Amino acid sequence: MSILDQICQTGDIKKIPPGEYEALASEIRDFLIEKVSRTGGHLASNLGAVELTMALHLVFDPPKDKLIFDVGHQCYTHKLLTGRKAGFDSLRQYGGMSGFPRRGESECDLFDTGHSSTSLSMGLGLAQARELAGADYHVVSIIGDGSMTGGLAFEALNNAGSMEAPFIIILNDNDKSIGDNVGGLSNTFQNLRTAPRYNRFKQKMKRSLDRIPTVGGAMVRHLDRAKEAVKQILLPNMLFESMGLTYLGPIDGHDIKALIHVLKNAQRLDRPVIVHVVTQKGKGYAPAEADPERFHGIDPFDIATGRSLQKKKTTYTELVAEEMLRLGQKDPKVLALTAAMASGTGLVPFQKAFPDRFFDVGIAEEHAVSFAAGLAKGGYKPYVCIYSTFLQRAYDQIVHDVALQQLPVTFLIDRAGLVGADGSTHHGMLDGGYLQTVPGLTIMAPRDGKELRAMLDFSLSFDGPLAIRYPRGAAPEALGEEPAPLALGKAEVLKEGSGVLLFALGSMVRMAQESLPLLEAEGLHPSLVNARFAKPFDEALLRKMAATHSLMVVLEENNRSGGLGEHISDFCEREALPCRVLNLAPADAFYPQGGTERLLADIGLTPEPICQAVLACLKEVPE
Ligand SMILES: Cc1ncc(C[n+]2csc(CCOP(=O)(O)OP(=O)(O)O)c2C)c(N)n1
Repeated sequence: MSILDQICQTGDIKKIPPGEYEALASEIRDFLIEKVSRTGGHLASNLGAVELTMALHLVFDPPKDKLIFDVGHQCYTHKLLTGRKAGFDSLRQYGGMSGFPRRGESECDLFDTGHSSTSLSMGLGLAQARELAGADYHVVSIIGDGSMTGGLAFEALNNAGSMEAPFIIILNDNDKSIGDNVGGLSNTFQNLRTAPRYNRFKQKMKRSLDRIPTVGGAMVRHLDRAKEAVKQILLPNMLFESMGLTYLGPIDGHDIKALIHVLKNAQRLDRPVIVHVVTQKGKGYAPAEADPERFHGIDPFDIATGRSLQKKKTTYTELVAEEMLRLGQKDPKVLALTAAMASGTGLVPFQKAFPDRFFDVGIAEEHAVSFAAGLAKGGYKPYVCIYSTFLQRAYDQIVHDVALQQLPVTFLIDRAGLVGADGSTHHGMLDGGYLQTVPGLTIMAPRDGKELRAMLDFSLSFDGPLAIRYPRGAAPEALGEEPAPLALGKAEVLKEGSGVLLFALGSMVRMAQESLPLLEAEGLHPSLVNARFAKPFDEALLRKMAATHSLMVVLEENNRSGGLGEHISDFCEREALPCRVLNLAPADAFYPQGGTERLLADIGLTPEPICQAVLACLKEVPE
C-alpha cells in the first residue's frame, strides 16, 4: 500500500511517521501529474505547494481550523489530504470534482473561490467573527505573491495591522503570477527572499542578551530601538512589519521540517502574522519547472514530453492577438493593457512588438480600468483586455472613471459566456447585464472571427467607451456571408422570413443558425438577425420587424437579469409593438463546470431546445 493510500480522510496525514513525509510528497506529485495529464488543470501551482499544504495539515486541525486558499487553484493537495483522492478521476469534468475549493465537496473548503486576492479579507473577517463569538480556532489564509498584487489584499493587510487577534497569512512566494510577476511588489519580495535571515538574527540577539544577568533587561529595551536600525540594514523593505504584522521568514517551502517549525511558531502568536514561504512553481516535474506559465493551467498532456494532446482550432483570443498587432501597427496611439493575463488574453505578440505601449498592471483589474482612463485622457487609445468574470470587480471604475468621462477606452472582454472546466467562479455570464446598466457605454458581440476583426476596426475610429464581448474557445471563422459593414447600433439581417424572428447576440448567432432547419422542418419561415450591438440595440429594425413577426426570440449567452432580452422585452412593451418576446437567456444562476456545449444544452441554448421552446411558445401565441 502506498503512503498516499493510507490517507483516506482529513487528519490521516498526522498518522504518517515524519520519516515518510518526503516520500509522501513525492507520491503526491506523481499522482497529480498523472491525473492532471488526463483531465487538464492547474498543475504548476499545485506542484509548488505540496510540502506547504502537507505542513499546514500536520500543524493545524481542519475543519476546526480554517484554511483559506487564495484563488484556490493550488488546492489539489488539500483535496487529497481531505479524503477526495477518488475525485481526481473526474477533476474539472461535468458533474465531477472541481479544480477549486467548493463548499459542497468538503467542510474543509470554506468558500467557493476562483478569483484572486480575496483570502486575506475573508480570513480576517472569519478571525474577527471568532473573536466576537468567543470561539477557539486558527484562521490561515494562503496567498501567492501574484495574488498579493491585487489591491484588495492590501486593504486587508492594512486592516489586519490594527487587529489584535490571531490571524495567520502564508505568503506562498514562487516569484510568478501566471507569467512573470510584475511591479514594485515583486522587487520587494525578491529583496525579502534574498535578505539575511532577519528573524533568526533577532532571536539569536535576544537570547544572547537575556543571558547577561543584570544589564540584559536594559539592553533588551535598547534592542527595540536598535532593532529598527538593524531592520533597515538587514531588510531592504519593512513592508509588513511597518504595517503592524509580524513577519516570519523567508522559509524554504519545500523543507517540511522547517515549515512545521515556523507554522508552530506562528500558531503561538496572538496577533496577525505573515509567514513568507519560498516555493518553486512546477517543482518536481521538469517540463513544468522549465515552463511554469504553460503548466499554470494546462490541457491534457503527454507526461513524457509535456506536450499538449489537444489539437486546437483558432480561438477568439488568437484572433485578438493578431488583430491587436495590426491595430498597433496602424495607429501608434493604440495601447494594450492586461491584469496579469498577457498570454490568456492574447497580448504577447503586441507586448513583443510594442513593449512601450503594453502594460501588465498585475492582478489589479480596478486599477487597470482607471489607469486606462488616465491614458485615454492623455490622448491615447487604450484597449483593456480582461476576462468577463474578472472585469466584474472593476464595475465602478468602468462607470465612474471611464463612462462618466466618455473616454475612448475599449474593453476586450474575453471568456464572455460559459467557460467550461473552471466552473461557477469563472463563467462570464454577468457582463451582458452589468454593462447594460452603464450609461454611454456601447456593447458589441461578434458572430464569428471575421466579425470580430471588423469590430476591432470599428473600435479604432470609435470615440467613446466601448466593450466587445466574445466567448472562450474556437471562433467560427465565417458564419456564412461576409459581414455587412458595421454601423453604430445597427444589426445585421441574415435571413428574411416571417412569423418568428430569431434575434441572436454573439455566440448565439451560430446556435440560431443551426436552429433554422429544425424550425423550417416544422413548417416555419423564421427570420434571423445578428444583433451585433447589445447597446444601443437596433430599435428601428425591431419596430419594422414587429409588423411581420408575431414572436421575437432573443438569444444571448448571458444571465437573464439586465441582459439584452430583458431590454428588448421592455422596449417592445413601451412601444406597444404587436409581438410577443420570448427571452431565452438563462435563468439567474451560478452554472457548474463542464463542456460548454453540454452546459448550453442543459440551459436550453442549443438548436433542439431552442426549437422546442419556440414551438411551445407558438402553441400559446399562434404565428
Ligand atoms: C481577479 C482575478 N484576476 C485574474 C485571475 C487569473 N489568475 C488565476 S491564478 C493567477 C496567478 C496567481 O499568482 P499567485 O497568486 O502567485 O499564484 P501561483 O499561480 O503563482 O501559485 C491569475 C492571474 C484570477 N483568478 N482572479
